[in-house]
Amino acid sequence: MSQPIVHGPAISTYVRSVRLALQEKGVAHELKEVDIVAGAHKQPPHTSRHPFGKVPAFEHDGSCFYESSAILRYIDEVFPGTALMPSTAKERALANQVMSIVDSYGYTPAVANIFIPRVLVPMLGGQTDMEKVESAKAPAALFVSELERLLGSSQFYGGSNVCLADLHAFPVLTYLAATPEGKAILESAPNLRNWMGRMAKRPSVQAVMPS
Ligand SMILES: N[C@@H](CCC(=O)N[C@@H](CS)C(=O)NCC(=O)O)C(=O)O
Repeated sequence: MSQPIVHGPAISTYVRSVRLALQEKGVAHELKEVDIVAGAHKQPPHTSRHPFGKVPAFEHDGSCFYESSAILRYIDEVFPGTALMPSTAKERALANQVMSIVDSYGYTPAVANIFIPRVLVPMLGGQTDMEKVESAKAPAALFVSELERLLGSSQFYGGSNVCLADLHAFPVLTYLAATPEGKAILESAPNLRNWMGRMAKRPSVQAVMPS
């Protein structure tokens, strides 16, 4: 089997989820940086891999596809090593639910509307749109409270083992936690904060998301 290629910037949450899954499986891969600040993701050749102009895109064994949750499930099915989805249908439903929540209700408030304007924009010399940040606080808080409820007292979203849902949620929550608004929201999510501590110690996280 050929070595997979992940196209995208190392700082992207979705690129991180894909690379975390590869690390958890022990699969060596190549990261081909796409300069999203310069807009390279909206131009060829990247749009030939991802017509919607997003990252990541994933290449393996002559195929190229996109959508992180599809890539994550492919990695789990194709590569040997520890299974990254739980064994029962109910547990898998929970994991799939969490992955969908991240995509549908988490990423936009937590990353696009809080982290990016609050941290990335000022780093690049711009000014934070505080109205955008303020209006994202309630949906981000709902996202966090729901993930807190669904985790309950479990170690991971896969029960006692890490699963794809953990790897999909962690990069988004890490960025949210790096903002004052996110820190305040996470105050009322002790299970999630403990889970973040457990996740941060994993060798995969240390390899892909060095602090
Ligand atoms: N549904 C896509 C979302 C990918 C996505 O939103 N990626 C972000 C980076 S984390 C991106 O490409 N942002 C650049 C943009 O929207 O212009 C997936 O699951 O891969």
